[in-house]
Formats: sequence, structure tokens, C-alpha cells
Amino acid sequence: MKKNATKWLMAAALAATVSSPAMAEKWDLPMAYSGSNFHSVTGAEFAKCVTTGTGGDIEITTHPSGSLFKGADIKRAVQTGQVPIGERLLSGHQNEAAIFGFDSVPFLATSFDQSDKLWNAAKPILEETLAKQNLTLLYAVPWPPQGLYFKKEINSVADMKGIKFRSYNNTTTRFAELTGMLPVVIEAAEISQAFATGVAESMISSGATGYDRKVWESLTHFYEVDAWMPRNYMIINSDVWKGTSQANKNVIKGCAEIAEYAGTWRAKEYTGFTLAGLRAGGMTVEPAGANLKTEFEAIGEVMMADWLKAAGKDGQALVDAFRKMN
Ligand code: PCA
Repeated sequence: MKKNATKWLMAAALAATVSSPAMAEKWDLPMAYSGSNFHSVTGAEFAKCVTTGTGGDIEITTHPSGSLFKGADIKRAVQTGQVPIGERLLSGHQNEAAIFGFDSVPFLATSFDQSDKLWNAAKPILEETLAKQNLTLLYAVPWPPQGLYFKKEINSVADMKGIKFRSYNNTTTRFAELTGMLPVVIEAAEISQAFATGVAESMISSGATGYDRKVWESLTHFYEVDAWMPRNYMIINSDVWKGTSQANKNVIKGCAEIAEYAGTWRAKEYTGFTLAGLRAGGMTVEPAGANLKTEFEAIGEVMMADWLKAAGKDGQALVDAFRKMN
């Protein structure tokens, strides 16, 4: 018995020595948005930082544009270990846990400063929710403020009736329902085609996404509403995380902190730049009119109440913690 154990140990030690040069792990990292999008650029920098920082122990390859997994499938792929790590808009998963929609509640946090505070208020409960799904959170970066895209001038909610509306999560689908539009879920990677073919004629999104997808080829108006600022999250499979050495974990955490900072900085820079880009493309870019704003605020209140009901006491605690910060 003892002899066998010694033999086994020796074999294991030998295998470790022999295989150590090949021990480098290769991690595929799926992302939903185009390679030129600022989230994807931030993710690619993060990947490089980890690869360099771990001395090549962990080599991360990013796959933007939904090329490895489509946006809607990325979270499950990480959870089930099909890939070790991925980046995803968590508000797309409110069906699993209403708390994932905290960053898409209308008019709760409408500036970068408030978005930061809301994120700090949400972090503990979000980490806990993700932990139950075998996921560990690495960093989160906001999108610029959300505004409305149309193919015609809009002055009231009544003008929006019957318009085909591209949605990207439950909140945007609900917004369409409440404004009499017809929602259809479409990934950002596919919106240029959807607008060109008339499958969709409108959406709520950032200037960044409209700019990335050159929507001026099909749409004419962008109304700045500053409705909310959803986030993309870098998540890692918790088993993979537990199996990572402390030294490499430290590197990953450091790279994640840099990514969150750099990504947020880019989001801020990109806000004005992309609105100017939409104008240069020929679009009318302006704040929503007073009437439209008042109507949106009323709709926002309904949506806030909906979300609080769905998110229960965790949602209320999050909102209370956020309000205390202001
Ligand atoms: N762009 C993403 C989500 C929020 C945003 O600004 C999208 O439209 O899919």
C-alpha cells in the first residue's frame, strides 16, 4: 500500500515536471459586441494584462461580436464551464433574478457619478446572486446614457404607437409595451441589418451603439433621454476561479481594477464623441422635448414600481443604500 502510494506520488511528480512547460492555460473569452466597441477594447486589454501579468500561465483570447457565443448564451456558457470566462450585459437575465435589472431602472441613476454610486450599492447583492450561480464577478463598466432612436420626429408617446422596437432586455421590452410599440429582441451585433430590412425601426440605446452600428444609414433621430446606464460585467466560472493560484488571482484582480477604471473613462469620452458621430452621419441629435420627457417620467415610475415589486426586499435595500449615498 505504502509502496503504491510512493510510486503514485513519484509518477505524479514526474508528470508535473514533464508537463510544466505545457501547463499554460488557454482561456477563451466570449463577448457580444463588435471588436471596435469600447467594452470589447477594454476586454481585450484586460486579456492582454492577464496574459502578460501571469507570465503566460494564463493566456486569454477574446472573441467579440458574439462569434463564439451570442450575447444571450454567454452567461450560461461561463456558468456551465463551456468557457472559463466571459463578458455580458446582466440585465439581459432578469428572468433569472430581478436584481440583475438594477442598472436598467428608468431615471434612478442617470449620470456617470450616480451610476458609480448605484454600482457600489449593488455590488454585494449582485456578487451574492452570482455566487449562487457558480459565477465570480471581476469588473463592470457602464454604457453611456440611454436615449431613443427613431426614423421620424417624435413629440409624444402617441407618436410612437405601432413602431417596431428593438429591445435588448426585459426593461426595454416593457418600455415598448408601455409606449404602444412592438418589441423584438435583437442582439446589437445584428441591428444594422434589422434596421436596414425594416425588422426594427426604433430602439433605446447609447450613442455608442448607434455609432458602432452606423444606424444613420437607416434612422434619422436620436433623442437624449438619459434613461439609465446599463453595465457589462466580466464574469468567471467560480470553479475556475477557485482553481487559480493566489499569485494569478492577484494579477487578475489587478487587471480587473484597471479595466473597470479604463472602461469607465472610455464610456465617458465616448458619450460626446459618438453623439457627434451620429450628427456627422446626418442624424438629428437633441434632448427629448418637454412633453415627451414628462410622459417618459410617468412611464419610468411605473417601471420602477414593477422592478421593486419583482426584486423584493433586496431591490428596496439596494435603492435605499443608493439614495443614502446621494
Ligand atoms: N448598448 C447595448 C446595451 C446598452 C447600450 O448602450 C445594446 O444596445 O445592446
